[in-house]
Amino acid sequence: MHPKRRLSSRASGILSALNIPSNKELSGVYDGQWKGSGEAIESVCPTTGEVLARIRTASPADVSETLTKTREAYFQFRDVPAPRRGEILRQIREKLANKREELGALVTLEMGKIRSEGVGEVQEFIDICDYAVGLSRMMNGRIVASERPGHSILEVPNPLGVVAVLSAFNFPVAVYGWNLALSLAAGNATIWKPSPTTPLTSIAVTSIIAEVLSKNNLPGALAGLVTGGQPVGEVLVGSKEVELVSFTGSERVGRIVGQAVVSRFGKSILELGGNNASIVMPDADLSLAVPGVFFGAVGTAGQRCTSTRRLFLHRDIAPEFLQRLQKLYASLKPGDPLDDNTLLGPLHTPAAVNLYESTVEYLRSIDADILFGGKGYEMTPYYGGNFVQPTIAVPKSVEMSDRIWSTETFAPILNVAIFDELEEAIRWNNAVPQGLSSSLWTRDLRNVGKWTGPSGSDAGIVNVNAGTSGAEIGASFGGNKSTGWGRESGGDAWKQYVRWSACTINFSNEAPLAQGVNFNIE
Ligand code: UN1
Repeated sequence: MHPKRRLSSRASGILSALNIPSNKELSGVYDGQWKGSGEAIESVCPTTGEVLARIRTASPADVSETLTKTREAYFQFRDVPAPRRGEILRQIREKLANKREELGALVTLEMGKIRSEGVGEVQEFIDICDYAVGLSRMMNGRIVASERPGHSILEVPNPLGVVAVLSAFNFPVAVYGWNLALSLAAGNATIWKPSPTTPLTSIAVTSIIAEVLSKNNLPGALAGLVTGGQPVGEVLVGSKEVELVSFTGSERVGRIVGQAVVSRFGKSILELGGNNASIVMPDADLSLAVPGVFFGAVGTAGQRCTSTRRLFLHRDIAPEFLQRLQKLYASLKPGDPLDDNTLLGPLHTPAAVNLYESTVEYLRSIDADILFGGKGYEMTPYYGGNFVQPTIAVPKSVEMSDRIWSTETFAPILNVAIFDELEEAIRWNNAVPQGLSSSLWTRDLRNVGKWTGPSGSDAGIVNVNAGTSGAEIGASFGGNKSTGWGRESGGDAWKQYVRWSACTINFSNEAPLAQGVNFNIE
């Protein structure tokens, strides 16, 4: 047992509002029952360094057991009519909405993002539940005209099976929400492996869903939870009992996950690195563009997949833009992300601080101009917090294959380059391996056409006068190229969570073959 410790009142209030006990080890596995026999991990607050809780994670045997329960739950749930499944989602939505502030605060406590973003992320889960409730009456197939008389061809969506969701630390609620909502509407069972550094949030979310399932006499394993690290992920990714793996994380791990899933002919949705650019034209409204880029680069302390990492400024407006942007950066004060006035919280882990520091060091080694930041803060609100200064740098080279431009650093570092023609900036936008999000700031319709057309941005998200981050749930979310081509959330994303069948039905008294083929014995 670990020694008794007293939790700060800052943390204990948030945990108790969600009925999370702070005086004992928590079970990090749920399959209808709370359990866990794997390693113990600690949830550490990024703001203060305090240990928030100790959690017993899943052993490989726990994962297998949970998978068995999850499959049984799927067998039961697939026969529940879709609108009835929507009703379950409506109830989950209600429960989440009732706990919106409390859950948002927990995200802030455990992940470190500021409170309005923590709450916003819970809102994103609520929104996708609304969407999936509607979807539960609209997951339509099609009737295709047959070339044969007295025949109909139907394209039919049916439930798929078990969906494993492997989510990242930076959106510990919303990304699971996108997947769970579509997966349940489609009639599947879900098993969730959250990031090992945000176990408390996953336990709180799972408890809320479990209550709804139990009230409706449905098995808890419909929304199973297996906390833990790589060994847990490996079992899920390798298991034939998992039809679809939805993975959010780095390109490095995504490559391993994608290959493992395809080698057993499973389905995957990959949401990997972003290396997103904003382009600012001389005709842009700078009163929108400057704060837009500021939020894109500094919001969530630069820890969104969609964060703005590259900024391409037209030569005519570059000096003014940078001056105004630096003014905003200078006004930032690091603070407790729970405090409503704070815009800049800590990075999630000390490892992220190291990554930030080594990238800044590299920028110095290549003689980049560091216009702002480049170090930690001398005065931070808490001694144990992972605070760093958001950084603006102008590398000498604009060769996009150079490491500084072509790799995603998950920290608030914005690299700037100056261009003369939009075509050049679009070429830079597209010249990196990743293709998640992109944004153009302009008032000229001709630029908009170029940007969104065949020779425009090759990213999955192509915005105009809106930053790279902060997408709504209604459109499908995801990126191209090394971002993995996955799509989640709205749009047609639901179509990946079902198995499609083409059903030819002959209701005539003849049995003609298609394409006029003759196969008669005469
Ligand atoms: C992520 O960073 O993994 O568009 C998801 C956004 C959010 C989701 C980001 N709605 O920034």
